[in-house]
Amino acid sequence: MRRILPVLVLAASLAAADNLVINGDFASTEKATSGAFYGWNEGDPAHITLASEKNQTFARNADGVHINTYQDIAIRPEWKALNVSAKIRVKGLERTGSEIWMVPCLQFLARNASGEVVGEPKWTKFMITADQDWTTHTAVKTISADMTTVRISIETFAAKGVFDFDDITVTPVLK
Ligand SMILES: [Ca+2]
Repeated sequence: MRRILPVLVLAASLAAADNLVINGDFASTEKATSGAFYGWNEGDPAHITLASEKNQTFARNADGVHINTYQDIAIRPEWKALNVSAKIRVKGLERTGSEIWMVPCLQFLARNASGEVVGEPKWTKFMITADQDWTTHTAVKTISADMTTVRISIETFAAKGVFDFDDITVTPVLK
């Protein structure tokens, strides 16, 4: 038994490191290098900020201004898919756009080496169309040979309300 313990500890630490999203729980105390949050690109801090309740810290957009904050993940050849998960809470949703996708969402789409959106379906997202308490959304993004990156982004498009995002994870499924 003595020799098994260190192996179990190692396995647990590897599992925790599986999330390819940096600061997906918005708990980092590191300074943001671009936009509102450490690890995330762009995302105007005037319109998306850290919020907290009890011991939970999360990202909030609440002023009706479309925000986009994202991370790009380089796809490795040994991956066949990515498991995507996010917790999203929406309160007071009022849609102000005419397109069906103009709602708060977590978007995860793949691009090829030329930067074109590829995959089937191409545009994938967790679209929130009605108020909800914290809800965990999960999906599998299948990787095809032409994909080089997956961009995961928080988007609110044309909508008003209080939109909260937390625990965003992307974990690879090996071939
Ligand atoms: Ca959090």
